Amino acid sequence: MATTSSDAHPEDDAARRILLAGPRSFCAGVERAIEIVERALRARSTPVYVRKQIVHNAYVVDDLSRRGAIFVEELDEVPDGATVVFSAHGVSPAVRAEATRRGLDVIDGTCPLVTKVHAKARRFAARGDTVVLIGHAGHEEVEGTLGEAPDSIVLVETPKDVQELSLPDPRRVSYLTQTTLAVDETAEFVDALRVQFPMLHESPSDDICYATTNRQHALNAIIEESDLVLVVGSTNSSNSVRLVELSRRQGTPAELIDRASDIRPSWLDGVRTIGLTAGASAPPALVNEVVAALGELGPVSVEEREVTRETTHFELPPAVRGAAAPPSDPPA
Ligand code: 0K2
Ligand code: SF4
Repeated sequence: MATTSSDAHPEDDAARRILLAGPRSFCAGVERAIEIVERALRARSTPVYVRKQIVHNAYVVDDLSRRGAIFVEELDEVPDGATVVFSAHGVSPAVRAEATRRGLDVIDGTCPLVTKVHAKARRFAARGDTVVLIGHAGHEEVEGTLGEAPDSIVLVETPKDVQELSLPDPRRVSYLTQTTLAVDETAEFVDALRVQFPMLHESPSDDICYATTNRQHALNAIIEESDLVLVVGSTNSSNSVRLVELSRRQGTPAELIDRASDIRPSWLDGVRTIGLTAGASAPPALVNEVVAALGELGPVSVEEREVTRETTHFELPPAVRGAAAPPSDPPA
């Protein structure tokens, strides 16, 4: 795609170039999780609670709140018997057990790729391994995975944590990763684990998901040409923050923005080429909004650089499969 949004300007030669990384924005797990809430709101005549942010995006959460979803931090804020949706990041077995005990009508928005990591955690722990989980403390996905086998999983957040590990049996060690980590950094963790534990039980791959990987590869393809990278995403979105860090590690300044209104004109001083991407939880409409806002600041040309096309789609859970589909592409 090559479009010019302000081609009537005489100073077109000086047009800023926007390089759009592709893929960017919503992944299949996020689309599924949001659609679950939208369908639940249509199908239930009673309130729909959502435990934690359904995905880590302020716009998505505000939008669903306006449409009636009630976001809570913990299940004790949900009345007995009410409908509650679990977020895309997954929950620990203890949360599921609590929901069952309270007779809650649970609709599970956990991404199937996160569910897969939980299953691996149970399998590795059951065979007697200590499981090293590479991830960020306090993140919902990590909390959920740790909860699968709390006595058998240890969390490492830095390569130094790996060096300091002292495990009961160094011959029985396996590893898991959060799904939204940086591909290059995670490879270093795994190398460090192999050095520390030569008999490490290898997995065919880490657990970084296809969407996280694709967004990093797509950004990598435009970083060098960009004077500035803008990442649309919220500050608590792990995969979005990883994109900002990736760009900065490679020497290109990068900023995380929730919306176009966060752009500071001073960032654009001397900038001819802007790399634009969005985390997996950031709506495509917000990227369009950023392109339009940059066009307001002067002539721009827009080029799409798609490194791969995503076709992944996840089935909805049976509880909402029959419910009416939401209207497509609500405007930002
Ligand atoms: O990147 P995060 O795990 O913080 O989550 P989001 O920003 O909500 O992106 C969707 C991923 C959800 C599960 O992996
Ligand atoms: Fe699933 Fe990956 Fe999307 Fe997370 S980022 S919801 S793991 S597809």
